[in-house]
Amino acid sequence: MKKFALPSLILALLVPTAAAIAQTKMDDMKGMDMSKKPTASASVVHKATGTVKKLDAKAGVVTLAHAPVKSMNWPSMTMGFKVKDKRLMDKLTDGKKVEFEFMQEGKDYVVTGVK
Ligand SMILES: [Cu+2]
Repeated sequence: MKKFALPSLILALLVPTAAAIAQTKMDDMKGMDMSKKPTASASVVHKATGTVKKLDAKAGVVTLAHAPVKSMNWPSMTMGFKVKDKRLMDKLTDGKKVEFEFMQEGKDYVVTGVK
């Protein structure tokens, strides 16, 4: 009896665990989708200062070493931002210190203004 009881006990333990992990991942993904949708958070404009480290005009991506951004809870770091407006691209030259504004669009951070 005990020989049968042990494997079934392991199965009973493993199966719900795997299901729970799958469930957690799905919930996480749902949570991420949800965070994209509310217009309140999506329309928030964040302001920061930074130095242009790299510019990829073709891809529309700028790498900025930015100062801490309180509204995003970010420490200072170097990261890539998308730049949709080509006129903004012109304001971003290598090594230039800029004041910029950005918005979160899903997983992307998009520069919306450059001073
Ligand atoms: Cu950052």
